[in-house]
Amino acid sequence: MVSAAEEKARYLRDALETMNVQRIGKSISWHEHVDSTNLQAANLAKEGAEEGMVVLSDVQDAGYGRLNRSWASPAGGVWLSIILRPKIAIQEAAKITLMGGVAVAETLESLYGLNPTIKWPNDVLISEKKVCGILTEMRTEGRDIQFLILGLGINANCNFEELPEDIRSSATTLRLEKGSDISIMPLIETLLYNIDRLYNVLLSGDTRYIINLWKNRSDTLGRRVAITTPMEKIEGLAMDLDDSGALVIRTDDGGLKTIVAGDCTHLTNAI
Ligand code: BT5
Repeated sequence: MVSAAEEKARYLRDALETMNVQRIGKSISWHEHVDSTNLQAANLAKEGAEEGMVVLSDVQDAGYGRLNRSWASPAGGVWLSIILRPKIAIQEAAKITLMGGVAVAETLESLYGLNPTIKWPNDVLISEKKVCGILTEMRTEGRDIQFLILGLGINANCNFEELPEDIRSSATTLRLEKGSDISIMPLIETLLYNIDRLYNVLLSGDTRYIINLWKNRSDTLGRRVAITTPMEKIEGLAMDLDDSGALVIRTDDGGLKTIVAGDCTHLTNAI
């Protein structure tokens, strides 16, 4: 007997084929429960799974974010991971996360008329509240990226009360923003279509296009921010995103600092 998850995987694969999606979703693995779609995708990638394979789950029991922080993944959300094998330098990989943020924001805008913004580097916000988190993980071999897992979590129809209490003041769901449930399948189809489109642009070398789309949706540029990295805490004005996707900060002594990765807190409203 075909399970509901297998049925959904088949439906999605057919839909993406009809939409002429080139790289993403040629093979799809959909689960009812997993620990984490990123972990599952990484295991499949280690076994040689092809670029573009998508792993989804209705629920994640151990979803995680950066620095192994827990990612709440109750029923009703979109929890998915994509295996990518881009032939780009390791230091270029941050652009994949930025591309994911742009793809999510464009999808939420076109389908629901929402106005999502992106907080550097990886949060998609609606009215300043996090509706989506993105986690890019990679395995390298020497100077090459062997594979990269682009994980996206969107609070679609999650029951707000099922999110942990300590994140409710900073999180939102699409259901909450729209006032009713949204259709999950068109959301996933459009998202994967947009990722495919932007990933092709990125591979063609036109990363400036992606960076500019990101900048136009940025919630971070123009604000005073605090960035915490494992080494330091830096405060200053978020000035720009450079061509590699790193954040450029003007610190209080007037100097410019380029930050590749870190946690960002907005200290003021945008100017
Ligand atoms: C992220 O990490 O935002 C990346 C989250 C990626 C989740 C996807 S789901 C599919 C795939 N499989 C996985 O296991 N992961 C990926 P970070 O920037 O570190 O933010 C984590 C923080 O977001 C937590 O410490 C909480 O404060 C908050 N948080 C946790 N769950 C949330 C949720 N559902 N909605 C909004 N905020 C949440």
